[in-house]
Amino acid sequence: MIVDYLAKTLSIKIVYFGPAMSGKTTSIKSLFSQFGKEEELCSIESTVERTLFFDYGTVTFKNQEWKLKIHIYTTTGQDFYFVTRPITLRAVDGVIFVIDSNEEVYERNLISWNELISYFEESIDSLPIIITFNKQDLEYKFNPVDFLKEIRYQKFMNIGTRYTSALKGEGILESFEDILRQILKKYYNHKIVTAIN
Ligand SMILES: Nc1nc2c(ncn2[C@@H]2O[C@H](COP(=O)(O)OP(=O)(O)OP(=O)(O)O)[C@@H](O)[C@H]2O)c(=O)[nH]1
Ligand SMILES: [Mg+2]
Repeated sequence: MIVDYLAKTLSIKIVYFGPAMSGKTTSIKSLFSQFGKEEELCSIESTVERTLFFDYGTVTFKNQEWKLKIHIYTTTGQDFYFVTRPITLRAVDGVIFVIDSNEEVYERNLISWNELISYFEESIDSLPIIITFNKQDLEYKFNPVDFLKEIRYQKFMNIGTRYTSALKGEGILESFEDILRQILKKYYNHKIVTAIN
């Protein structure tokens, strides 16, 4: 997060992370279309619409005094381009972890989760994260509770979950609001601590 007191602008970075083909690009596209900003999303894709590096766009909210500028990225899930993922994650304020709920690819989600946490040290415990169980429209899905137990969900301090169906745009705006809330709450709590000191 960057706070520019002169320009009265708060800048935040959010990254959609998750295994290949889980629906990260579909989620960000749905989000931008719900903001009426689909034209402003920049996607770096291969000819078969797989993400090569990232998708990127910004949304800005304003009140009378302050601007909140949110930079939103997706990572590529393709292992061939995995070197790009830690670069995209640099200075991230919050992660939306997009799960592929198809029961046949359960393990892929775990591998991707373990990769995500490998990029952080203890800071992962307080990183704002929303896990979205995407592709809820599919018939054969695994049980989210199994996944949450396996990753030891309880140890994370600023985490939440949502069901989404990015293809239909369901749960996308809500999960975005959740991650923003977690990020701002964390920042606010931090400010209180520094004010006391
Ligand atoms: N049934 C169903 N399919 C989905 C959903 N979300 C995405 N998909 C499909 O899953 C495939 C991959 O979607 P993408 O959004 O490109 O996935 P990605 O995570 O960005 O993939 P990479 O960038 O290659 O890692 C596409 O065929 C999407 O249409 C969903 O909610 N339900
Ligand atoms: Mg993609």
